Amino acid sequence: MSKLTLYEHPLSPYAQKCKISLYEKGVPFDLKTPSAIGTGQVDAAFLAASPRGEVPALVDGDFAVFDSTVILEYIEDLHPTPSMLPRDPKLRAKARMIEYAMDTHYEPSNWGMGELRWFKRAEGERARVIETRAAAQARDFYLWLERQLGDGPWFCGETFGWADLSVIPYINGSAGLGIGPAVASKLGQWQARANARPSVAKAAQSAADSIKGMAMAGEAVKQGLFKREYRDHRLEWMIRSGGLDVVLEGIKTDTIRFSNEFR
Ligand SMILES: N[C@@H](CCC(=O)N[C@@H](CS)C(=O)NCC(=O)O)C(=O)O
Repeated sequence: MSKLTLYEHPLSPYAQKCKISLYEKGVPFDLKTPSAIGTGQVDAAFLAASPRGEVPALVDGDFAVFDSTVILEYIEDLHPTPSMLPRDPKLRAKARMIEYAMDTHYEPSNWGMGELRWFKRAEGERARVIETRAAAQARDFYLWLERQLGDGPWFCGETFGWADLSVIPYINGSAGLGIGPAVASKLGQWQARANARPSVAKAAQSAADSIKGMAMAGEAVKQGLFKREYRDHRLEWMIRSGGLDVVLEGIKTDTIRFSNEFR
């Protein structure tokens, strides 16, 4: 069996999900950050593994797979123990549903906050409107998450697993942006429990270390060095959360792009 390589960026919550699963299972793997990830100018070797030009992608010898959900499934198939998925069909479906909701519905508000904070897409009152919307969405979403958590220590019962590793990177991201759950809330307590796990702590530490490099991101956009991907749910989120101007301005200044065509 060849050693796995995970293409990542430490700040990518999608990549963090995969790292946490690999750490939990004790699987050795190499990490690689594709050169120029996020700029729209990624290298050909990475594109061959990930035609959308997105991290994570997992390389296993001459086989490559992209998309964090598909990668998690592949890791689970390769290394079934300890399993990240519960046994009960309903709980398995619940874990996957929570993952889906985090990846598609929740993630864009963190991403959008990053577009404002780091990439300086809007400032002053225009930024405040979008940020207020993101904070309110997060507050409402936490009510849904707390219902999913119920009274258990973890989302699917007594064991940390798939749903937990799919939620924690996003909640830590939100906390860093100032819209995380209250520390004393049920979700805040779950967050502390999750962060106490070495697998989560390791992924979170790399994210925290790499955030320092974001200080110059706004300048890089202005200089045309960064052409940001406004894809799928992220694009829809920006429009529905008050940022239609941000999208139009990004098109006009040629500082945003949409999903890659496959080649
Ligand atoms: N559906 C994908 C989403 C991955 C994704 O959007 N990754 C972002 C980083 S968080 C990325 O690599 N974007 C490429 C870019 O910004 O150029 C997954 O679950 O892996």
